[in-house]
Amino acid sequence: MQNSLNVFITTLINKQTKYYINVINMSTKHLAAGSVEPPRTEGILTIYSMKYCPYAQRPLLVLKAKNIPHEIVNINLTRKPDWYFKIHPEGKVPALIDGSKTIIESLDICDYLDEKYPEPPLYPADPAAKEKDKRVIEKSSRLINIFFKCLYSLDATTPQEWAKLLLIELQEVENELASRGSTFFGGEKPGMIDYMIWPWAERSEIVNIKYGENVLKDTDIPLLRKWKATMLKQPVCKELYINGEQLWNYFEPKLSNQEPNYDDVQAKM
Ligand SMILES: N[C@@H](CCC(=O)N[C@@H](CS)C(=O)NCC(=O)O)C(=O)O
Repeated sequence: MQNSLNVFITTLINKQTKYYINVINMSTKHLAAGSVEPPRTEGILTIYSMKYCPYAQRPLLVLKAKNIPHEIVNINLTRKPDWYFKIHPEGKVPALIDGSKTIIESLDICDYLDEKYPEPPLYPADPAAKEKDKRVIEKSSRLINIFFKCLYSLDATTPQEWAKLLLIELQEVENELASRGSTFFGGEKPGMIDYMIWPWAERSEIVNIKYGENVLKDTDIPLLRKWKATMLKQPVCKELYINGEQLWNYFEPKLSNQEPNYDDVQAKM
């Protein structure tokens, strides 16, 4: 019922405004244990997400960059719904359902989308250059791991010590961008590398909030700082942007093993 209502409303809006609505939010609210699995709309991709998850943000960025119609179902990851384990055996997000296919793992989902919807291409056409981009993305997982350690750690490691560890990885990424000599890793437009690392660039502010000081010096990684500012102006990034304070307010309860308030995180102004 809800399903056909959504399709009906979308069709109506499309007809009246000739404006293409390509996202249906099946549940802005994060569905938890005890919820009923929302029905899927035939012919439309369903992405299972969590508003603050950087891994889920990856396919959302690709879906938007390629203007692919999709519906979003948000999952409460502290009290996961039973039905979700049939979609993702570990109950993690993101997961994508496309008809009879279920794809898990953010990078596999993004590659699947890029192959099925080639426009605009997010990898270089040359196979060797594409492989190289994939290796850069894989390597970025080392930076992501240090970032999460810095964020979750409750030990006595100082911000200066974290800065050293972060900079070992960040400098590699900075050098990669410098070697390309372009605005984005993808050239003059964001490509797959840009979108795959962006969620952590967006979140970088929260370690400063956690430690109450800027972990990196203003003079560190100048190219990546410029890249970040330019990425932030891209409509695709802007649409999904959540500011550092709100991200921190989502994240902070996790440090004391409390359930974050998935649906109502307020940014303290
Ligand atoms: N390697 C996975 C990581 C996904 C992941 O860890 N997602 C987190 C949310 S940001 C999650 O689902 N956590 C719940 C859990 O681990 O049970 C991917 O790239 O998709």
